[in-house]
Amino acid sequence: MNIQFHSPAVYWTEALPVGNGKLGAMVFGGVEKERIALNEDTLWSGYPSDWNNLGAKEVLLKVREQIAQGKYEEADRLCKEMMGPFTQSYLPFGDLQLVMDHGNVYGQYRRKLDLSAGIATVDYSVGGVQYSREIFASYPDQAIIVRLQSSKAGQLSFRAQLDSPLRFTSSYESEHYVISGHAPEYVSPSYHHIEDPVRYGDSETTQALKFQGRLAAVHEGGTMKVDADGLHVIGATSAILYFNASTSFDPSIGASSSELNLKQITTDAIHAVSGKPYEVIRNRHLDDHNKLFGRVALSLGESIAPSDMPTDRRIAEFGSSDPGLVELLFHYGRYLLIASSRPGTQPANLQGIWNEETRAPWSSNYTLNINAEMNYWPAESCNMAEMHEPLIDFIGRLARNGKKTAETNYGARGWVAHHNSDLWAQTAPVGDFGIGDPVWAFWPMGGTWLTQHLWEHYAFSGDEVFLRETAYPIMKEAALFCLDWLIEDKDAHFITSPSTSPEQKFVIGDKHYAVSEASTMDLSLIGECFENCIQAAEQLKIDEDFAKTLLETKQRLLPLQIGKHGQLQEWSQDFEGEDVHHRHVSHLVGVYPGRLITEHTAPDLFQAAKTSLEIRGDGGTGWSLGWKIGLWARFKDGNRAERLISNLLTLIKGDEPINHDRGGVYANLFDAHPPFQIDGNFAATAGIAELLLQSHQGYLELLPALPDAWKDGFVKGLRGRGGYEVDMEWKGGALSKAEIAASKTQTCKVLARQNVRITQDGEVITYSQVGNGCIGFHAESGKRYVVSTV
Ligand code: FUC
Repeated sequence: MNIQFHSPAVYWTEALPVGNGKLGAMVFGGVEKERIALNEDTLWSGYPSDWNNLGAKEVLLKVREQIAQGKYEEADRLCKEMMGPFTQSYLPFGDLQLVMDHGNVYGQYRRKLDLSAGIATVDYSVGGVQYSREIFASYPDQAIIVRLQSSKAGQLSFRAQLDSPLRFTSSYESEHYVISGHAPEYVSPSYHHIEDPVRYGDSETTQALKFQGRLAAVHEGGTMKVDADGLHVIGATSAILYFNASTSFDPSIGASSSELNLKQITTDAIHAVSGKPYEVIRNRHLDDHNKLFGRVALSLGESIAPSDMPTDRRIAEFGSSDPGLVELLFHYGRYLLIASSRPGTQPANLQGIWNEETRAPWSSNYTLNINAEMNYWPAESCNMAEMHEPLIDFIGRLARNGKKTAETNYGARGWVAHHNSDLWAQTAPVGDFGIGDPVWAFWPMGGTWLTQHLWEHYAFSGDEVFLRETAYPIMKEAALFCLDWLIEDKDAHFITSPSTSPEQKFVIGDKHYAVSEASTMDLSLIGECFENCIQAAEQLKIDEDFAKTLLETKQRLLPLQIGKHGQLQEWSQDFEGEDVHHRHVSHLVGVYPGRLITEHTAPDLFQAAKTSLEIRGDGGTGWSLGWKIGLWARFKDGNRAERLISNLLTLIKGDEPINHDRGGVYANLFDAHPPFQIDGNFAATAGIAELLLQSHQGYLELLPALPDAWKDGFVKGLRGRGGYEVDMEWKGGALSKAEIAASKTQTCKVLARQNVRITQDGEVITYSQVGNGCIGFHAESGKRYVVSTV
């Protein structure tokens, strides 16, 4: 299970990512000059500020008036007056550079990332000596570790140094090489062209974050010295480098803290790790990684690519026709979430934790109208619920800040978040007070959508304590905002206004407009937020009256409509969109990842949604292709989903400029919008899981949309809502056996395409009489049930 190459990386998107949620590294594998690009997940520009807009309240009324009169141009213009500042940017930490003494004439080169070990390796020979490097990011020991070895004693000589594109100074303290610096106070998004996009404060008085990175080494044989140029290891046989970094971000206050002693923090971390034998550190890392990564297995058939083939060639030559490559894509999403989102860290941002640019595309921030949510689609179904925790914590921070925004900007109860957010949990609309286009900048549904993650975390685990103490209070406050945000139309339906279908304008005549009333996405997200709150209140036996209000309001939401093309309307009026192939499929959010529109609850809308997806076509950015995999899975069309997987497995070159409709993957299998965005990796993993198991309708649906190409195979360790873990095997495209492990005592319902029999410990419990029917049985917590076809 490797991403592998026969040469060093030229582009950053050819490098190999490792990470422990907090520290990230990209391994280029250069022979004479190695570059390991580093990240620390709290290193962002800026500091908390007042982003709310006191004037918005008044403007809101005017916007609504204009929209009601069909004066969309004026409404778009007025919306700009409700905006706040852009968010801040996620920053690169810098590079660990190694300069080897052996020159650059080499042979037998191999570079690979073993996903199942979470270890990157670089091997080559110079003048008859074999050199090897092993790089990993340890979660238990909180460090990036690089081990270098030579096959002949005394042949390893190199210099190791840290560098950063940010303002820093370097120093050496006894055996350590250290860089210390501070982040800019402001970094403007890359799409905003201004003269001074990166602004620093004074190094002493700045409110921006301070950072420190520390490098140490131990060596076997030879000598070592440290000076202003770095760590010098001379004539050794092997050496181990330890890197740790930290910033002054204090999560308990959500700001930079002068109380944090970075020197102490990084020194303690380095001492703790470098004091242990290498094998101990390595084994602790392997155990920790395996515990998470080893939970899920997948086989889709024999791999057809030669086992030594470089990954970029494998993508270009075989694409999705190589079942092994599809498996790799699936596992990579799991690997990347484990590497970028661990309990206690920041949630995975637009690039996970890997970023080399001070002005990264879209600030490498959190885009809440799809991308941030998408990052977490595989978290529950692919058995990584703990990896969801950083997002859940972040939603809590947004809820606190967003309460002020809801009150200040709109005089509303509850909490709101808009289009973007950042380390500071910014909750206001972005757009820099009128520079942005409301079609993306003005979108008050960020919080509403995010609460789906709280509900899903509960739905998969059944953890009622989490529901009561963490999830429900935040969900309820999000619902309160929605109650206040909704207004009545002339037919006494509840609608939203202003409203967009994110990033897609509607067309009247030759004019394109952003805001109108009650987009399908708004109504779907609100409907689902209410439904989840109602179910939560019922489960917790609380808030009966509130749940009743939600139900009544939900029933009076403007009904979703079917348009003239038989499509699910994107807006409350049957407007044409500016781009029939637009990458966003926001109006289908109720089909996937939501569960508002299913073949049972709303068959006509379900069919119309399918028509909409058909019209949108099979192209799009990387993340858009990823979303469509999941959607076709919900439409039970495995072959169509497979086509989307195939489209996603299009090799994109490292220097391909940004575009908005033709995505794929880079040489290192990172998702390409292009540019690199990690969301498409996560959507692909979630989508593949959704083809094999669905559980959003109150039952476990086994192999709901198996593509014909995946004839024989198995999957282990997928999770279904209700606290189930499911293994399945199939032959000739049909289920042969499944095993369901229950973690709750309750009725378990199973839907398979064939007649099945359920046994527990060899004893028959029940069996289905007619194919395609859902069968239920009493499942007991801690027991495993075997589903076999009859
Ligand atoms: C939204 C999308 C873009 C991109 C950006 C980060 O604005 O429309 O395609 O993914 O987020």
